[in-house]
Amino acid sequence: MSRDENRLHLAVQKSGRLSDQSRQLLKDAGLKLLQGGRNELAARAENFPLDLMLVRDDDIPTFVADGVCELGIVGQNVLEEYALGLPEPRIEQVAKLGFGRCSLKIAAPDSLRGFELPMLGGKRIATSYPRLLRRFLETNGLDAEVVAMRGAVELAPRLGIAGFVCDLVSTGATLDANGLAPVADVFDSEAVLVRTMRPIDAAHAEQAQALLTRIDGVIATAESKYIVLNAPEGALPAITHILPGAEAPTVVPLIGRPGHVAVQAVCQESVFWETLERLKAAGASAILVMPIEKMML
Ligand code: PRT
Ligand code: ZN
Repeated sequence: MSRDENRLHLAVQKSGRLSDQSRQLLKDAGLKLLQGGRNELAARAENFPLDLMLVRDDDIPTFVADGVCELGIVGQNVLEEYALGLPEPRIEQVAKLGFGRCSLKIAAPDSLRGFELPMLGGKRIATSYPRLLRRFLETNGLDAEVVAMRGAVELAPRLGIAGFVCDLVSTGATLDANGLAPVADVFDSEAVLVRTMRPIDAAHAEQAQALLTRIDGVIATAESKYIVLNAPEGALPAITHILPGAEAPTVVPLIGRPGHVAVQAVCQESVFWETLERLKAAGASAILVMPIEKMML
């Protein structure tokens, strides 16, 4: 499939930790993606003027910076490492996507006791994120040697390449399996939607905006719940105070129950059992919490 100038181009990871959730996000935004073959470099959306460019995550910032892809989905770790190497910004982050969460951490051998940051002075630290690590070291006034490695960073101490590592951690199992323990947080990351800062024509800009609006809706919907409850009027101030992230709830009278009202609200934060218990204690009854299927803000 050759590049079609009339369509938007969105760079996503072809296969890896971000691939499935990137595609799911687009599906949730109503896009029907045509299944390309295993070796395809692109996948077309059937019902939206968009082509996915399926690439390695490390290449996504370059594609977006150059404007080959107007949009991209990439981890902030990869994005920031790339951006730190540029003389001026060329990519704009437009939305956090809430998946692919991980943290770039410095780790030391388990056997090291009583770690404190100054202990890094003069030491060697192996990482695939040399720019992020250097920025951290500079910010903290530490003089350590950064050893850049492309992968298998966690093996560096055992191989005698470096005393410390600086690597991405999600569950911590990999560090653990290699006899390492995290000692300092360098950078927290999640997948983000990015946009090129190269000028794009009006038609593309309009398509991109339409897609962003849908994606914003999907993100907002993921956490949001619709709450309906009954309450005595006097309890309204306490109840609206407890409702998480609800703005301007609807309050309607209940026929046949003077002094009582029904409250309806969209809560843009998670609603936990504890919240329901507090609502009940404040006087609420018949509390319903419902998922929201679609939302356009
Ligand atoms: O082939 P391609 O270059 O596209 O993929 P890749 O192998 O470079 O990247 P991939 O698929 O591993 O990760 C893509 C993105 O997912 C990263 O850039 C991060 O933004 C995000 N992400 C989230 C992670 C992790 N969690 C993660 N745990 N990326 C890597 N890891 C690795 C980490 O490097 C370490 O080796 O997983 C291991 C640690 O995991 P835990 O769970 O044992 O702590
Ligand atoms: Zn990669």
